[in-house]
Amino acid sequence: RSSATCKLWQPGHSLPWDRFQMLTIKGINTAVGQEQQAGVKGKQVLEDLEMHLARGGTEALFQEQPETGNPYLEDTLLRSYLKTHLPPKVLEEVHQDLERFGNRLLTQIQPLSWECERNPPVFQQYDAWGRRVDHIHTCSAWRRMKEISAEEGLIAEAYEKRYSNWSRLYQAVKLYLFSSSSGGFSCPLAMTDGAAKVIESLGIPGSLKNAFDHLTSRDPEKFWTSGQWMTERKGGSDVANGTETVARKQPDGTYRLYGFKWFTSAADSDMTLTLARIADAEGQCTQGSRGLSLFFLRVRDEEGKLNSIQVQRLKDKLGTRQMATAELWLQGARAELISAEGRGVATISNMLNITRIHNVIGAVASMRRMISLSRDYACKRVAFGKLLKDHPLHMQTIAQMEVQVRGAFLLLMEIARLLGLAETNLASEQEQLLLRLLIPVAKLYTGKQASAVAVEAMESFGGQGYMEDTGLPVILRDTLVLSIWEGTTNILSLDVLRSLAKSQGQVMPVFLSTVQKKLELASGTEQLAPGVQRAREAIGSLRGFLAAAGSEQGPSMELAARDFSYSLARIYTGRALLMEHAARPGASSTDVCAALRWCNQELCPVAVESARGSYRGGAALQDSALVFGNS
Ligand code: UCC
Repeated sequence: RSSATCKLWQPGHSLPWDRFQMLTIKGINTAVGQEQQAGVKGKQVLEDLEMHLARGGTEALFQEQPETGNPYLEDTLLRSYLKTHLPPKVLEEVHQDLERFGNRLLTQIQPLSWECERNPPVFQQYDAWGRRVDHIHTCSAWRRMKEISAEEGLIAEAYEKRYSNWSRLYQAVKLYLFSSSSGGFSCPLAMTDGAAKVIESLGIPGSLKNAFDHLTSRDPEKFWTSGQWMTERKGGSDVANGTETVARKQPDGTYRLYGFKWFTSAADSDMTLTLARIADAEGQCTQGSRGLSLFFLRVRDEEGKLNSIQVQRLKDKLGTRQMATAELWLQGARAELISAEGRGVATISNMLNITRIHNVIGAVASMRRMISLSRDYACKRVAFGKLLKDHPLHMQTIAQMEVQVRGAFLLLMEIARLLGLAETNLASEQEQLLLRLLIPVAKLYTGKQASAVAVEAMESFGGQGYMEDTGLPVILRDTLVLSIWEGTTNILSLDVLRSLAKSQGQVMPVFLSTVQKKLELASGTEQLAPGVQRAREAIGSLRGFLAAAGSEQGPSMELAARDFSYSLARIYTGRALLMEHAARPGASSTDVCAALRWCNQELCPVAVESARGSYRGGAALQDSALVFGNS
């Protein structure tokens, strides 16, 4: 353990603990009151106890709070992954930087994160003299996060490609370490990365070169963040039919946008990408997906004046409160068309895929943080006469979460690895197909995992986990959004089907053969034999399901989409990744144990449910009857 440690609440912010302590003593006094009737002797003992507590009250905390150390040094799986996969020269440089960054997270960034939580953005609609200003005030810690993001190259790293195909993975690792300490700043970074990716995929046209340079800058003075304004009142998921914003062409070739954006995350961003329908000379627009085009716009001008945009209000959210999510009226905002006309969704999907990877990063980071805190608490908290860590049932619960986060972490690394290959033209066609498939699979699966783990881990602190001033509820709230934004679980499940259709059936053979190849490695390791066997059975079941789905009377793929996606996630993670990691030279017994435990869960739920008839037409009618209570 490094000497520096990270407390949930930082020194200097003693208020919550003072309050907690007073409540505790008060609680004991109540008990004293009841016991006084028990007799004089008992009364004497309790008075002594009370005196003792009163004396010691301001010196000792009643419970020790959980702490974590340097998140990089403490993360043995991360370090063993990097050691296994990175070329030695890259590893050497990256290791030094990550160790330094881990210390910076502890000493400097984590305290800022709490500042962001305590000082959420404030919306000022009018100035003192009644002028409409629509100013979103952010705290200094939030603005400092932006500077730190630039200094650390959290976006730049992926675009400079200093380490060729490993740059993306290295960036993902830094973002993973940053995420839980970012005070919500991971969100604008996700969109910034996505915007840079869109511009890069368009070949960095001259008109967007300046924006690209700002987005990928390491200079805090120059660094920009981007928004991603996709959601309108009628369409959070159904963007194609729900987008009402209209774009009118101007004589100079630019456009003016008119419409209402219902959710705009991090509305303090410098620029944004957004969708709109181009109106023809008669003011008519093409409806549906083919009517949508993609636009770039600056949110404010050099003086900070909004670009013909009005802020209606800030959203009152369950979590991610550190960040300004706004409703915005576009009232002729000047914008530049950056996609081909009618290719807006296809063009912004480059952004979606990046932000969905960031979502995976956030999910894995959240799980890791919760488990690290639970683990530390288990070493400090005594219950029933011994530390929590000495209660086997408690440790079983944490171990189950650990297996989940390990699998999710390896899935994240796999995606970052494949993306790095694709971005340096080193990915085969098969690897590109696999990447397209795995992004929605990982997003939907890890979003659900993280929510479940956050709830379970919270319980491991007992009632303390439920206390606002421990900071744990913040983590829970911020985690719950991960299965909602960037596409809900069902929408992502349908995207998995989209990727199958787009590949014209090629991606499943690629998936299966990749898993098969990785498994061959594991077959040589004797301890992994039971897991290999279970994984083989799961693959057989998946093949069986795919064959049935291809037949005329087969199951409905739409009904099966979620279970199908879960099956892909579990099989790929367990069979391909955990097994592969456990079969590498130098693998630990913990690696083997994690792989075997992962494979103990149902790896192919879609086959099980299909056998039960859950995806037949009649099942949909039954579902409906159950929901609406029809007899
Ligand atoms: O903005 C938001 C919050 C921001 C916060 C970010 C924080 C992130 C992480 C932080 C970490 C801590 S939330 C807004 C999110 N909104 C969504 O995710 C939208 C959800 N809905 C969908 O994804 C839908 O499936 C749509 C919008 C993509 C469906 O649109 P369409 O137009 O009905 O779909 P089509 O017709 O199937 O696809 C149009 C084209 C096709 O290409 P072509 O025409 O060449 O065949 C598709 O293949 O787009 C292509 N396409 C894709 N390509 C669609 N999706 C993808 C994809 N994912 N990858 C590649």
